Amino acid sequence: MSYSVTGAAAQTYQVETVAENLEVPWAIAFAPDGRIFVTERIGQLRVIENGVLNPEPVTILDVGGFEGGLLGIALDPNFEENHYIYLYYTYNDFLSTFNKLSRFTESDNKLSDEEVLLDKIPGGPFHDGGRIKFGPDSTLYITTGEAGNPGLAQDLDSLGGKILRINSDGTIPEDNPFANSPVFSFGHRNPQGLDWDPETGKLVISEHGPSGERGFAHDEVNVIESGKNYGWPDIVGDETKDGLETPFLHTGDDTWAPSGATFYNSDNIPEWENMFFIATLRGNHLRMLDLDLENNQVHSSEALFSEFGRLRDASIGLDGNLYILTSNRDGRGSPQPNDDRIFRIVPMVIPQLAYFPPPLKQISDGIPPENVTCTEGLEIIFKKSNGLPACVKPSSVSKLVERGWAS
Ligand SMILES: [Ca+2]
Repeated sequence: MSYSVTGAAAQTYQVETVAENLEVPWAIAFAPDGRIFVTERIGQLRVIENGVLNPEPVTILDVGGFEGGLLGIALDPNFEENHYIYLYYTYNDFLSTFNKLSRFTESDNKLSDEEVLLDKIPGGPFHDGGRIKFGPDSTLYITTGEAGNPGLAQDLDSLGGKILRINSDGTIPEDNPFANSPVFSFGHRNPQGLDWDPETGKLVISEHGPSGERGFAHDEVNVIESGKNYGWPDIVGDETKDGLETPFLHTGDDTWAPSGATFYNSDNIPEWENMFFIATLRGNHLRMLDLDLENNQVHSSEALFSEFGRLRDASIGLDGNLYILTSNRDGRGSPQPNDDRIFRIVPMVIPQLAYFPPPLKQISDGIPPENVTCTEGLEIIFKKSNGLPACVKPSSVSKLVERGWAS
């Protein structure tokens, strides 16, 4: 056997196509029974069953807003029992545009019994937010945009420009920071990605930076704490002001246009464990960040998958694999044949040893596994079942040991 080890990442995964010919897919959700639900911004909910995209939409909603439409989706934590699906969508009401969050009941790939949990969320042609996700605490978090009206982000009586938090039945959790309000944090412009760090449990979001009204670029990653003010439109980039949070990370003069985001809460590709991935639109890539939330540091920042055009969402499936959604038919991209598409990034299967280039090279040089050494900063562990070595970050060791590895 021979291996060309040019870089760790290039050798460790392969890309599979999950679905194609979609119309601006926006968000994806995974059912315990293996079905995959995906929203299309034009108002359709689609389902992939047994690996096949069902041509019949699960539902078609009457949506409005230019860059709004059918946006976020979440399945109830008890989906197996109640079949609740939550959708966030933009709609027109006479001359106004709003967003709402509704809960539907799914049966045989159809939705019924719409129950509106949040309504009249400020909407517009742009900045409609729209990502929804259940947190580790089983409450539902919702990102909303300021709908082109920056002042709303600072108005605690408005649902625009916020991270909202509600119970799954639409009631307000007792420990929300503002009495009788779904507002969890404020001062946001147009956040569209959120997830929880598997190591610290902290909520991390991605957020579009300004496009003229307060300069340009300066997209943000923020670590969200209950009740805090993240500054829009009063501060941008490194600016500071009493009582306002400067971002954990901003992109300076670069524009990523960050949308969906996820932590790699999986060991399918060991060197990606706990990395924070952000789908970028204008950036045309998947951003991989190694965040150290405890020490307030970014250890690395890398652009992956720049060959697929605009990316709208990144999410980890129940199979532990990373899924990414293209957004080339949204009016701002250059569609490739069969766009838009959903890709699944899976570990390279053949040869299996290629997951772990540094020790592998040594094995192929005739050094026995017990004598391999890792590059600086990595620690060697062995898979108990077959004794194969892997070089991993020290922070991942204890988790991998729980999953059948030995240090
Ligand atoms: Ca901010």
